Amino acid sequence: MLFSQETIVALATPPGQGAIGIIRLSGNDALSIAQKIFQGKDLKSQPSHTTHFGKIVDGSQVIDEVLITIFRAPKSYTGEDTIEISCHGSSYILQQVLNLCTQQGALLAKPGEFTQRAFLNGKMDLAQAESVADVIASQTASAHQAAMYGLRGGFSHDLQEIREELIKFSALIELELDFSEEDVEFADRTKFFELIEGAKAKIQALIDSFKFGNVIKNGIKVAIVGRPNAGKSTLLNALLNDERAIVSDIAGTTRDTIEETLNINGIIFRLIDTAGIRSHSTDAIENIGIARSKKAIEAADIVIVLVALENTNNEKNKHSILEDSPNPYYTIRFALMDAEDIFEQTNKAILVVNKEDMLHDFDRQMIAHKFPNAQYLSAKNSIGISELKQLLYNRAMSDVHATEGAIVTNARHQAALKETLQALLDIETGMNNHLSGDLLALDIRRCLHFLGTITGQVTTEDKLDYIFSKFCIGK
Ligand SMILES: Nc1nc2c(ncn2[C@@H]2O[C@H](COP(=O)(O)OP(=O)(O)OP(=O)(O)O)[C@@H](O)[C@H]2O)c(=O)[nH]1
Ligand SMILES: [Mg+2]
Repeated sequence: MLFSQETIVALATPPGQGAIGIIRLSGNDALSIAQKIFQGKDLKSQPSHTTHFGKIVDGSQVIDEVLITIFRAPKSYTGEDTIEISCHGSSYILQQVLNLCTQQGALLAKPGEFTQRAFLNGKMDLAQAESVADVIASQTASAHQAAMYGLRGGFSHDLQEIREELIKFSALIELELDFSEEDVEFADRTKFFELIEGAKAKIQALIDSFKFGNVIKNGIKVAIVGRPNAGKSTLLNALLNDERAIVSDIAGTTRDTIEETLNINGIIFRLIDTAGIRSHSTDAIENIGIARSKKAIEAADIVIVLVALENTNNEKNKHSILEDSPNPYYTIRFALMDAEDIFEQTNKAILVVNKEDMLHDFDRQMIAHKFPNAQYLSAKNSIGISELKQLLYNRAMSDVHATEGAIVTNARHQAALKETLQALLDIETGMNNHLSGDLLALDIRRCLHFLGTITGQVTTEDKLDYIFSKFCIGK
């Protein structure tokens, strides 16, 4: 048996206080367990898809006045008898009702167990089940749209078409094998070539959509790095239009990384303000911050390298390096040198020059010489912020294909699609080399296998447990 027949129970709404909270029971005993703690009506004699008012009681004590909704198998989310108890949303009440259910024999549901049961009872395929998690987690309209497409089975439908054609063809090939003496060809090779071409294009489009899918599902990580006092925290605040991070003219103000999200044209950007990086520092805490900044650079999709004029505070510097400068106590030279180091480490960097209000032509020339594509702004005065937002958006979308229709947002699907594509290429090579029908049939099977792992037609128990364990409890 793939899963237990026990009746499971969980809170279906978020934990904490709310106007109502819903507890869901699913399994053969859902109705009888609910009846044991419910006073008002005989639930077992009520039809499916009806709602009933009554009291939840613990012996003689009334816990809450509730509404109970009945969904009888197979017309429920899980395909089993299901009860939803809508209580008042107090954590205490919800905990009491959960306890009563478990006392009457229900088991606390594991993460994703409701959806896992829905899948095992054939209510949805695996790709659809996985979309449930995405729909619930979606933060933007575009992420929601992609997840809904998956939930409604659009993605599965696209794959199913390819699968059916392949199955048809492999059946014909296998038929040929039965008549191998007679040297007949039931399976039209030219048509099959076309079919493989079409399937390859479709699978490739899905693979390409993953980058976009990933962008809309997980957002884009943007690290803001630069030397102390460059104005990184001021820039974060300006982008968010909020006084989120502490700003001061003391170098080393930000000691820890700060992460906030920003929605630009429907795409989520995860902005990370970091501690200033200098080539060397003797301050132990600052050094920890610097190590984190380096990590942030590695993990980011885009790195904003922020530079600005710095007060050298140093007579010696004035004469040794800045003789021509009209602003002899300020230089951007060191910041540019550090920026060049970062550009050498990563190709994800964009150079942004802050404190534009302080720049002289001399500085601009120096910057333009090294970074002709630099973006200028003044974070403190909120000048150039919308231009930077547009730049971030363009950069994020530059190497993704914004496709219509199915979008792959799931790394597991992406991996299986790549395997499918490889199998298709192998079939094609086999056909070109006039491979015998039985070997060809093997390759087709392999291809079908990978397609099947996406929708769950081919799967193992371990894999299912892993997939559903990533859900949260109550789904
Ligand atoms: N003139 C001018 N000053 C600015 C601008 N943006 C920020 N500042 C000032 O620069 C100083 C440093 O700003 P922060 O945002 O704290 O700098 P930071 O890069 O976060 O510094 P650390 O956290 O120490 O690494 C503050 O006094 C800001 O007011 C600007 O556009 N023009
Ligand atoms: Mg800061």
